Amino acid sequence: MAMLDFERKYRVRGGTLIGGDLFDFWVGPFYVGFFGVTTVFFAALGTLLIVLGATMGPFTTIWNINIAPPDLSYGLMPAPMAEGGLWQVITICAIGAFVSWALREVEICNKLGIGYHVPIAFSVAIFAYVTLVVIRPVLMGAWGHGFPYGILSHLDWVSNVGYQFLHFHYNPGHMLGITLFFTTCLALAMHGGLILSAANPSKGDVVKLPEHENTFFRDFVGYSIGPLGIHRLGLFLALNAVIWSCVCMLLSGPWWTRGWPEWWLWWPNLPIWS
Ligand code: 07D
Ligand code: 07D
Repeated sequence: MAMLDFERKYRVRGGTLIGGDLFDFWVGPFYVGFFGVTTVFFAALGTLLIVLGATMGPFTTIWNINIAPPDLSYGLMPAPMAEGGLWQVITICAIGAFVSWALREVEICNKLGIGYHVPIAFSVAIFAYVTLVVIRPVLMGAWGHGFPYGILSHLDWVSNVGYQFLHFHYNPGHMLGITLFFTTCLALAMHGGLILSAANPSKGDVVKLPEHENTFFRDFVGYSIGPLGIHRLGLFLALNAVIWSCVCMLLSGPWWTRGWPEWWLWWPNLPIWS
């Protein structure tokens, strides 16, 4: 079925989580929905506040915009606007926009009658953000532990927090996260390459079928995970990469406060070596 015919067929009322038929319509190719409206509201307000924050400081270029969280002395209290309150409101807007975006995805899945895999995947990214700006700061007792909103300043935060633990590469959760990110890239490169090699032949050549794809991997490594399996594996790798990154940050500070190389002393101290 041509895409436009399909869109006409599926663009029917229903599947909304809230508000009934109120915003159940499309604007051009975009589904609106209640959560489309809340996304636009939070994203617009958040962006406006970032612009306001940028004009409050010595603005030079977009790279230098920096909206910092409150000083650690404010603990978990609300801070005055110019001293981190802006960061707190922008954080609320960001969470509002991200969660609205995920719920809009859920409504579209409902309309199409498909699974919730995409909103679940996006929720894991939201969980990572919430880990860094809500869960970890709450566990450590101050909003000041969140990262600042700025293209370069958030990189400074990553570097500073890393060196607070002497050598962040020794964090075992970070190791797992990195390994999973690398493996995700490997899997996507091999999957993308394999599909193109079979389904996009040079001019005059015939398109090959999944049998060819499976046979390539059976010949190569003795096993093919199959067309469904590779997507399950991809989702599993990508979600785990982020989940283990969250674990690595929830360990750093709320639980382990010394240098990460020191944590590994349990290894040479194992009784088996004596
Ligand atoms: C390609 C999908 C499109 C998304 C894009 C991002 C904005 C921000 C903000 C004007 C893959 C759009 C950016 C809307 C504008 C203002 C104030 C996704 C794709 C193109 N980072 N980070 C970047 C964010 C964190 C780190 C780039 C966001 C953590 C490092 C971009 C968040 C840590 C490096 C950016 C976030 C961290 C970057 C490219 C939120 C650990 C880089 C991002 C909400 C995770 C790279 C100058 C990209 C860079 C980079 C955005 C969080 C580390 C500006 C929105 C605190 C080490 N980050 N980041 O392509 O070049 O993502 O930085 O959590 O080297 Mg970051
Ligand atoms: C938080 C982003 C969420 C995004 C959302 C969506 C929009 C819309 C709109 C485009 C989590 C936003 C959407 C704004 C855009 C339009 C229209 C993703 C988030 C909700 N590290 N490290 C990681 C590596 C070092 C440090 C993770 C590598 C050093 C700290 C990953 C190296 C030190 C933190 C990772 C390396 C250090 C991390 C990030 C190499 C510094 C974190 C991925 C090769 C001296 C962060 C949960 C992630 C983390 C993190 C990789 C080096 C410190 C595993 C490969 C040694 C402090 N590092 N790192 O989690 O775990 O994304 O966050 O050297 O906080 Mg690291």
